[in-house]
Amino acid sequence: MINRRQFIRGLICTGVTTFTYPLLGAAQKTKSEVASKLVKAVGEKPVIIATWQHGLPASLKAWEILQSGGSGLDAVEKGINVAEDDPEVSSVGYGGLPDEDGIVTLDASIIDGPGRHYGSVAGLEKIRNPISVARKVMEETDHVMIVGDGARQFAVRCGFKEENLLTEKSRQQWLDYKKTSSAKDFWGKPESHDTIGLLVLDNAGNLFGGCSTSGLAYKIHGRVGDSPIIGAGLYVDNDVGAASATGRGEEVIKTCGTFLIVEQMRQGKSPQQACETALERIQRNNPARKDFRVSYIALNKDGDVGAATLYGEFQYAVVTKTERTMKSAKVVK
Ligand code: SD4
Repeated sequence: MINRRQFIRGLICTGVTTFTYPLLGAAQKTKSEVASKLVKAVGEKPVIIATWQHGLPASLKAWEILQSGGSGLDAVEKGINVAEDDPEVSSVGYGGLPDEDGIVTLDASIIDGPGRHYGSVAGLEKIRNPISVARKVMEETDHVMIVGDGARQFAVRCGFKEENLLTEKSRQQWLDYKKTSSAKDFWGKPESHDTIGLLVLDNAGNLFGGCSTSGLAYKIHGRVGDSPIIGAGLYVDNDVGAASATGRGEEVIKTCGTFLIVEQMRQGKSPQQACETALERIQRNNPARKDFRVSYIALNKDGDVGAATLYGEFQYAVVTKTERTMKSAKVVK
């Protein structure tokens, strides 16, 4: 059943629109100004895109890293660290909403396109920067994924500091949820889960990506979403393109969402068409269900970007030489 808020969002967001992020202080642009910028952005490098409002400060940090000579991987990691460190971002890192037992568990993955290296962690507790731990998995082991307490122990061995990730604000929200939820609710019902996915095309035309989340709020302890699963929440193929996901991870996993997007781009689809195709696959799996949201971003080797969303609005950040903006993704009906 679609609720009132989702219904209103659906009415507001019926196509691709673009707006300037107010904190940047730039004047509002008209749609035609934005469209001409988009055309100019094609072929431009570097290009950084990221999910949600918190994707903009993260992308700006990534931009700064590239400008100061840092690598595409540094840009991904340090950009995502901005969202992980921000206690006001309640879906990522420190201050993320906990599982049903009140425990904050974090998932993340990272991909080095040119190196064809992959790393991820899932169900990580007490470490605020899972993307950095995922990078250590990628660079310092011959494994791809480490989970649960093993991931925490690995992080501690790598020198990461353990801390309590549950802020007072998140704890209060969890207590309120416990008061109002009933046995009839399915787990993780609130759609308050805004993963950061961040994709980089660097000056040399190489692709990198990362994804970090506290996952579905109030999930069953031990539940793992799409974000740390290579080909679900994140995929990069340096020959073709990159994609990342946010939203109901179960649906993304079932359709190998970001792998599907990259493969669609390999077949010649634009990033926009590829995102829409992947969402249509989810629709096909759920003909009678519209009570969740899934959103994708994608970037190809030419610097073209795409984004689409199913059953709810979605904004993403784009940072290039000529743009530093938030955009609203096309809603797939
Ligand atoms: C998950 N996909 O754990 C994540 C949650 C999320 O935007 O994306 N939130 O299912």
